[in-house]
Formats: sequence, C-alpha cells, structure tokens
Amino acid sequence: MGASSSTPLRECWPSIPANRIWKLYSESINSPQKFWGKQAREHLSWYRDFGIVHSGSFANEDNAWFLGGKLNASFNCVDRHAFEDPDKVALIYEADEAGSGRTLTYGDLLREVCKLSHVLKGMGVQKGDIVAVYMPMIPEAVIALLACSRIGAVHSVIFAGFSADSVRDRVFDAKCKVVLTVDESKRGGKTIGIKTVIDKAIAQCPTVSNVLVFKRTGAEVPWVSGRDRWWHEELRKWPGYIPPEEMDSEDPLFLLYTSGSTGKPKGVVHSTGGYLVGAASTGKYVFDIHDGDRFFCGGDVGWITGHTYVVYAPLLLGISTVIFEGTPVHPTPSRYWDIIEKHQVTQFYVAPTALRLLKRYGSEHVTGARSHLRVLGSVGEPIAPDVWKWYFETVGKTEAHIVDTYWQTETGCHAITPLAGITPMKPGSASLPFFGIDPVILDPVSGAEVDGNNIEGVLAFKQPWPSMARTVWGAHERYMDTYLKPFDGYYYTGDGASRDDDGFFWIRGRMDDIINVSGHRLSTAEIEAALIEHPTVSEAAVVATPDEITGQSSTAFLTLKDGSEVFETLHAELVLQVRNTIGPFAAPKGIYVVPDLPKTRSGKIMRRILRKIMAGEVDQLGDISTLSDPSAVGKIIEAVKAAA
Ligand code: 6R9
Repeated sequence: MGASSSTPLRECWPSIPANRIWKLYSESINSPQKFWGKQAREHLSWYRDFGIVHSGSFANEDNAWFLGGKLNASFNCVDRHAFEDPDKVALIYEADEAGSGRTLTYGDLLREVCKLSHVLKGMGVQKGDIVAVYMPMIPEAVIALLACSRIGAVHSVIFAGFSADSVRDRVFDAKCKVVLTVDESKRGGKTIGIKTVIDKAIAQCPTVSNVLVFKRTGAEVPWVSGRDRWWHEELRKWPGYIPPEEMDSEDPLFLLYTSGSTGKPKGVVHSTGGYLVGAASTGKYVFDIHDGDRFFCGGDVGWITGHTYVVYAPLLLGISTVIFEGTPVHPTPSRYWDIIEKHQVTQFYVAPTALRLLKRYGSEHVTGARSHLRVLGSVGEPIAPDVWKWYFETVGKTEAHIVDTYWQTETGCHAITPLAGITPMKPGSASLPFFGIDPVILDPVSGAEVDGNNIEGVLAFKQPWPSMARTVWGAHERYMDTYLKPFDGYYYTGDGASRDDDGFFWIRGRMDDIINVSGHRLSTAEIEAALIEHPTVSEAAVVATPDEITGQSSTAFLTLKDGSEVFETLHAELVLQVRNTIGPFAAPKGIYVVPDLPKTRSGKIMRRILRKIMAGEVDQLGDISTLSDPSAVGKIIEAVKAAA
C-alpha cells in the first residue's frame, strides 16, 4: 500500500511547523500496522494484547482490527482513571435550568456505572444483547452507555427527539430486551413527555421485558407494573462495583441508526477496539486534548457526535466532559458562553447551525471570559467562510484554533480534519485527512481516480481504518451496496468533494437523497414515506432547499388522492404527520399541493426539477420534453410563485 499518488499532501505540509506530522501520516498510510499498533497500545489498556493489528480488505468484507486483543470500553473510560484519581471530575452536567446541574467524579462514575450494570444483568441482559437508550442529555445517558459496554451489551441510542413510530422501528429491528429512559425531559424551558413516547413505541415490541426509568422531573407517568422500574429504586439494591466483561476487539460496542437514501434507517455497527482507538486518537490529535482539559461538545448523545465526542474520546483520555441538556438560546443567547466561562472550557465543539443562529442574534451576546478556549470545532455540515470568521474572531478572539471536522456515523471518528495547532486553517475547508485515511476523488461516472489538484468529484477512501463501521445490523448486503460496492475497492462516503490548489479538501454535500437539517441527518425518502401515510396524500416528493439558519430545510410536493380536496387544516395535519412519524425536527418547511409531479415516462419522479424550481433556476430546467406530462412543471412553478 502506498500514499495515493493523486494526493500530493507532501506539498501541503512543508508550510506546517511540525513536519513530523507528515512522517506520522505517511506511516499511517504505508505501515498502518505499525502506526495503529502503537496508537492502540498508547491510548487503551488491554486485558490481552492483540496479535495482529489489521487483517482483511474492503473487497473481502473481512476488515478486522487488533485481532485477539481483549479489552473493555467502560474500564478504559472509567476504572483506570478512577483508580488513579477518584476525585477527578469526569462529568460536568449543565441542566436546562441555568445555574443548576452537578458534577460526577471518576469515582462517582465508576460506582454509578457498576450499579446500573448490576441492574441490567438482573434484568437478564447478557453479553451481545442490545439495549435501547432513549434519554436526554443528562449524566445518566452517559452512565447508560458505559454500563452496557461494561457487561458486554451493545447500546443502541435513539435520539430523544424521535417519535414513537421511529422508536418502535429501531427497538423492533434490534430486538431490544431492555429500554433505558426518563419520565420527562426538559429542553429550552419546555417539558417533553418521554415516557409516554416509549409506552406507545414498545406497545408493539414484544421483545422488551423491562423499562428502567430515571426520574428527571418527578411527574406522574403511566406505569406498566412488572415491566417498568424506577432507576433510583433499582440502583440502590446493588453494590458499586462489578468486574468488567473481557470483550474481543471485534465484538460490537454499539449500533446507531442513521438515515440512508432509502426510507428505512440503518443500524450502523461499530466494533469495540477499532472504534475506541479512533475516538482516543482523534481526541488527542484533532482537539489537542491534554490532562486537565474540560471538553464541551454541544452535540446530542443521540447522534454519532455525542457518542464519540461527548462520551468516548474525552473519557478515554481521562478529562472532564460537559453534558449540556439545554439549547444555545435558553434562557439567553449567551448560554454557551456562560457555560464556557463557568467551567473554564478548553475545547468547544458544535454544529454550524448553532453558530449561524447565535451570529444572527448578535455578537454582543458573546460574553464572558474565553481565554482558556484553545480549540473550536465545527461538525455536521459545511461551515460557510463568514460563519467560520465569526467563530474565529468573535468567539475565539483569533486565539483559538478552528477545526472543521468532516466525518460520518459510519467513519466513527474524524476523517478529514485539521489538527489543532498544526494544520494551517482555511475557512470553509475541512483541510487534510486524519491519520490512516487515504482519500481520493473519483469521477462519479467512470469511477476513475481524478488526479492532481483543483479538481472535483465524489469522495472515497482507499484503505480501511480502525473505526470504520463493520456492517449494518441485520442487513450486511445493504452495507456492501451502500459503501463498498458503488466503487470497487473503495469506501464510498456519499459526499461530493473537491481538492484545491493546495491539496486541501472541500466537502460539497451529499450525492444521494440525504439532507442535513441543523446537522441532523435525514432521508428525503423517509419524509416522503411519512407524508404518504396521510389519508389524502397520493404521491410525495421531498427535496432539500438551502436555509439560512438550518443549512438545509425540506420542501414537500404532494398530489392528493382522487376526490380529495385541499382543506384549511391540511398543511398543519401534514406537518403533524411527519412530526409523529419521524420527529419534530423532520417537519417540512414548505408544502405544495400540486396537480401532478414531474415524472419520466417510466414513472420516476424528477426531483432535480423540483430542486431547480426551489432555487429559482427555472431557466435551467434542462430538457423536460421527456416527462410524461411536461405541463406539470409550469403548474408547479405557478404554485410556488403563488405561495411566495
Ligand atoms: C458527524 C456527522 C454525515 C454527513 C456527511 C456530510 C455531512 C459532516 C461535515 C459535513 C461538511 C463537515 N458532514 N461533517 N459536511 N463539512 N465538517 O455529522 O455524522 O450524522 O452521519 O452525517 O454530514 O454530508 O456525509 P452524520
């Protein structure tokens, strides 16, 4: 294996003070066994050392890392730090209500994790079983993940904004025995009835035998006796220590459902050893994490960003991580900066959507001491240069390094990203590959590598890396078809990208039907499927539209069933339909009822035409004469104009 001849990274690095990084990067590509073997032994404690660092290939579907190695994730995140210094702060909880919260030391965390591990075992959870976690951003969510991994169970976190139907599909697909949840949650001053969602969801999931409920607000909630148990009552029955289970490096650590380009979400499976090595090494090199740091990632534990950078990376490296339950504008748009000042945060990591919102509120709200901030991270969507500049100048006072980190649920950790303090910053570019990532730009039609600089195409990775997803739960063929088969011999990211004159990468957005609303990954097919469930809707086409705050929003075009009429509350009902089927965050922003959708003669909906209409580019629709009814287009343009 050699570094891609098409990636003249060498040329980018001489300007970088630490030339050693180039040597390390070359080693990670040319001698991955040597590079990752060292990383794995440096960052993790193993019960049994691995014999082989890596085996397998994309083509043979047998990619495996740290073979023969035995370890436990919760031991690595908790025990070893607790034994060294039990009083060191592990979790800093900032509740939705400003000024309230608590901290847990590594000693506290170990006891809580052990108690919950006992409870899970008592409920019959065994090694390899999947446990669903439907919880807001409170310390117990972190405790839940670590307790699962301690006993060898596989966690499947479901974002607490998902509706009962979405929860049901995910719990059902993974055949979960136990669900961990809360009575209610608090967010932005609002109370959300979490337990009622769970009750509705699992009424249709026969595998679930127990629901453990943490009391967050103390509200009266419906109760199914025998099945439901209170967290505080169960935990006090058990001692604060239980030995961790010795897991194989390739045993699954978690599933995380994510949107694909079809309607059904995929349970992406991550392995224990490889994922943890990726989390710890990116934490160290990208965020420059050092002992004593206080890391604040604003992402939710329901998404991959929360898994890797609220929980695993900071805890593996033994530092303090902030768990923030609220929103950036409650009670005031200074909430993030208040937290940063109060806890002397050293690294802050957030999606551009939040930055766009805060920038719009005005720089006068960016208050408080921030000189301790060394690194400011961005994740989930492209960051526009003006927002980048605001982040760098107003938030970081030009003293903190900005890292625009490109990665995916499937990559497990950062893939293309600057290294704080090392990589030159270029606003809007995710810059250069992380160690072990060998990126190439392919011609989307021929699949050939596009050489040189100042080029664009689709982004793919040429060789396996430790934290890559191993499969899709119960659907390995889907894994192969989505990532490894589109371009033979490569991992296909699904994103378009370009490489500029300096060899820096620019992510151009999804090539498939995935849209990105406020950094939340959604599939247009999923939203269409939800809309079609409404009794009046015949056909639906959903497209992404640029949005100033949320980055993208979704716009739905619908035809109604014969005889149905547009009634006054239809719009509200359709929004409710999507909120109930997927979750409030997925609701389309624009809905147009049209006489017909633009379709080819074979019946394929031409979403491209809808996108052009929404972008106001009606003069660039291309050849529409091949449509089964070209006049449909004019009627859609009229409907959009009439609503403007
Ligand atoms: C971590 C996460 C993955 C998709 C990915 C891409 C987009 C993520 C980005 C970015 C531009 C960045 N994306 N980071 N686009 N610049 N720095 O978000 O995972 O939810 O799986 O989404 O998000 O399109 O393919 P996930």
